[in-house]
Amino acid sequence: MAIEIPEAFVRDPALRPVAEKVRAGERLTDRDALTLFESPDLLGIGAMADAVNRAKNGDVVTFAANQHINPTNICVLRKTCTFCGYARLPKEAGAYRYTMDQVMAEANLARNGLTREFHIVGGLDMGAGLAYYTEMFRTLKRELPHVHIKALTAVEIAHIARIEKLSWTEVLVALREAGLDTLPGGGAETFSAAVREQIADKKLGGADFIGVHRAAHALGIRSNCTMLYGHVETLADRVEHLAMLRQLQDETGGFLAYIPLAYHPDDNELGKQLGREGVSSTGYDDLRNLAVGRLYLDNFQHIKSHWIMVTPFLSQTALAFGVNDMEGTVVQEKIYHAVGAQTPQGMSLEALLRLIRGARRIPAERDSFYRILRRFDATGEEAEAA
Ligand code: V47
Ligand code: SF4
Repeated sequence: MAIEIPEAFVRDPALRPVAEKVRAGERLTDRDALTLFESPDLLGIGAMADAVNRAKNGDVVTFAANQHINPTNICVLRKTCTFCGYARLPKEAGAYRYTMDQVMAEANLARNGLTREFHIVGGLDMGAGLAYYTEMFRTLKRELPHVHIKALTAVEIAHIARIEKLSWTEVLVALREAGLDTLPGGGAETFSAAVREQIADKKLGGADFIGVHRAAHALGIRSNCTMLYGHVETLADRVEHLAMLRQLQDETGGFLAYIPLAYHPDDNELGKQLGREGVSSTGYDDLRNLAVGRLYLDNFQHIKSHWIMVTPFLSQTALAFGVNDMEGTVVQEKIYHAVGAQTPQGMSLEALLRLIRGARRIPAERDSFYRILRRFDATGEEAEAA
């Protein structure tokens, strides 16, 4: 696959050898990824990432009509994940755990709407074990069988396994029987042990996070992956993290998409410690993380931008920096809105289409496995996928 990148687009001499490899379709090394993170030539990096993305995905930009449900914010790691503003201790003000009726009341918003996917994540709640989730998924599948269930991060799977004294695989099998379809990519944070010690001490380590996803992939359960950036990690930590993701993808091919997540510093302990309240990630770094993900993760088809964290306008701009997928029409979002996200709670279909068309791309609704369901051509016409 020849990748066209005009010489003039890459102005930083340090990037030229990397650009040569990209043109030749050669795999980038960890050193190349570091060079990309270090270079000031954002437009050069973006041009490379855009060329690679167009070769892989053409002009189509996908989104899914999904709805977030966060069933519990009670979490045993409340005091040690210092970046999290969402979790509560069981007796703390604001703590909640939904009953099945409350889950259904939220899920029912999907009944007559467009929603085709529930994205379900929450805290590590001692009161929410395997039976809580199997009942939830069975009920959801019974009532709304057309909706895909993307639920529970690797960290939650490991938590359920620990409290139930089961293996990760046993938990995954039981959840799949109850209706689980895929795993979301959260909980990864940054894998480096030094970073975890500072921001997520006691959380499932990087190797085990990869281990849970490996176990899921072995069962045929596909998953996403993420990286939380813009806190205390070094550029080398980012590369180490991406290297672990790329390696598992080489092994299993089970990842659907990579989603870099921008750290939000408001209303969490880490933000106070760093004196960063009100000072979020920068647009430059947001675009760079997406573009480097596209270039280094050569075995990933999809790079997703999460507009809730980086704003809809930046997500739109990211479509020229290697991104081919946008977080969809999220109906309600609690996790980032607990830590200062100023973005809207949800986005209408019209607003999403306008953003994607404004970037001169073709919007297409996809299912949770990235199969195109309908394309929205330039004239505004919808076309069902063949
Ligand atoms: O793992 C928590 C992050 C993640 C903060 O798989 C924070 O399709 C920023 O992973 N600032 C959960 N981020 C959400 C997630 C996700 C989102 C969208 C799509 C998918 C997918 C997955 O939220 C956590 C953590 O990294 N988070 N606190 C914060 N202060
Ligand atoms: Fe709990 Fe997840 Fe928040 Fe950590 S990030 S405190 S595991 S909800």
